[in-house]
Amino acid sequence: MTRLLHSLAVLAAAGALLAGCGDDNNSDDSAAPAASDTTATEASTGSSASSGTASDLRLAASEDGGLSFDKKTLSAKAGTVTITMDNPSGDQMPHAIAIDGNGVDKDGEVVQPGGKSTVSVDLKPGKYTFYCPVGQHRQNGMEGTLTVQ
Ligand SMILES: [Cu+2]
Repeated sequence: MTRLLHSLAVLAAAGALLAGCGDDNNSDDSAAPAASDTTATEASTGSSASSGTASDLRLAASEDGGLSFDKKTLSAKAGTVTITMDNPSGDQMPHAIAIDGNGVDKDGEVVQPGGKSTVSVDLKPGKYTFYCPVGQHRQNGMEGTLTVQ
């Protein structure tokens, strides 16, 4: 039983590697094993998406009123990156989602508890910061790192 599961895992990993190599573009350097956990689901459908890739990411604000998101890191492929942030109805503050870095600084709309804020922007590979632009929320911890490959 354990051996069977292990074999399946090895096969799945090999498949992901093959799919990555077939994607013969300039992102060879970033096709490291570290990326496989977040891109595994995209690898099966991304073979023809070498240009105009769209990444849809989601996260949520803390429901207990704390100034934090439920994720500190996000990753996406270069292209159109969309982040949708849920402001839970149990929260008590307005929030928004924004992306900052490498000359990009774009804010989504500010939404009350129960709403969703969306920001969408074309990104090149690099490190960006996602954050909440409301008041001092960013300085108080509502930020994280978005890695684009
Ligand atoms: Cu906020």
